[in-house]
Amino acid sequence: MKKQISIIGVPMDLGQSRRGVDMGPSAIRYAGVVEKLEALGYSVEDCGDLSIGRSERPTHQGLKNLKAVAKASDELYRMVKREVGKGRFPLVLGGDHSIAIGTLAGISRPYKNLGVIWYDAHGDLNTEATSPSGNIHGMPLAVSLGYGHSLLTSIGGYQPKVKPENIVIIGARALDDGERVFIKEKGIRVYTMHEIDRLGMTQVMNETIEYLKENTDGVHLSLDLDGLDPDDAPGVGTPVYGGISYRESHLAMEMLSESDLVTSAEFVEINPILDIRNKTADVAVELLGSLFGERLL
Ligand code: B3U
Ligand code: MN
Ligand code: MN
Repeated sequence: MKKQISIIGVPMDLGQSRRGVDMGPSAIRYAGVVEKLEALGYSVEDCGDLSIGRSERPTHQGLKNLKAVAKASDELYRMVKREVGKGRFPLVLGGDHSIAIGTLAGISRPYKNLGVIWYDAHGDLNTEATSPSGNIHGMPLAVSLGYGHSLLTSIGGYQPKVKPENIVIIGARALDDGERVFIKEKGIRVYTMHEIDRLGMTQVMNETIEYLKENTDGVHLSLDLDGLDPDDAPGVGTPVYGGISYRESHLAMEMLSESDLVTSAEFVEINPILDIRNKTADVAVELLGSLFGERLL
């Protein structure tokens, strides 16, 4: 793992319909992310928060806040690209998951085959044609594959940002009909909760690491806190029961750390208003510790 980390906060809540997720970056900072990473020996620069404009919340062609999300994605793209250009590890703190559009635009260009681990209860593979909600946070992985509104797919001036064969989704348990069809059509590798229960997290991560090691030249971890079970991560806008446990998640992060594959990361969807005493932000910081090399012994 690179020794220099740039933290970029994105207080974005326009990709979904519940207020509060814009406070995610503050909650993660309050939980001690900078101190944790510095204690592990990293040099951390906190670049502060992107400024997210307020939207009137108009809907364009079935997409809520399309223009405001596109504008923020473009700014995030530029900021991430700038930090990557300095040779630093970009750690992006959300905000709702729509921010992955800008993050991936900012990191993907130098890679031939950027791998993506999408740790999430959801597939985030909707387009305006399949979305049940019009919420852009349910679309960023489709957008990054080049599917969706051109205002979003064109961020960064190139597409796609990622190829279907370089994606691994882990923790899925709430997929929409259109997403299921898309996954099968594109052959995207998905470990649903069924496979996690059946194989165990050790095998899921061994297979994921093996697969990405062979096929990719960098790996972005996009971790949606709702991938975890709501008992362990209650502060999220769209909780889904039967999720990945706290312990399994630590194991996953530790195995990723040992693999030394991860070249960028984002932690998203923490909603402090819905949280219990900042528990979900605390969990995020603990998981970041494991991802960046913290060990029990
Ligand atoms: N798939 C649904 C729900 C959803 C997606 N991502 C989250 N919720 N967090 C949708 O609206 O696209
Ligand atoms: Mn998500
Ligand atoms: Mn989710």
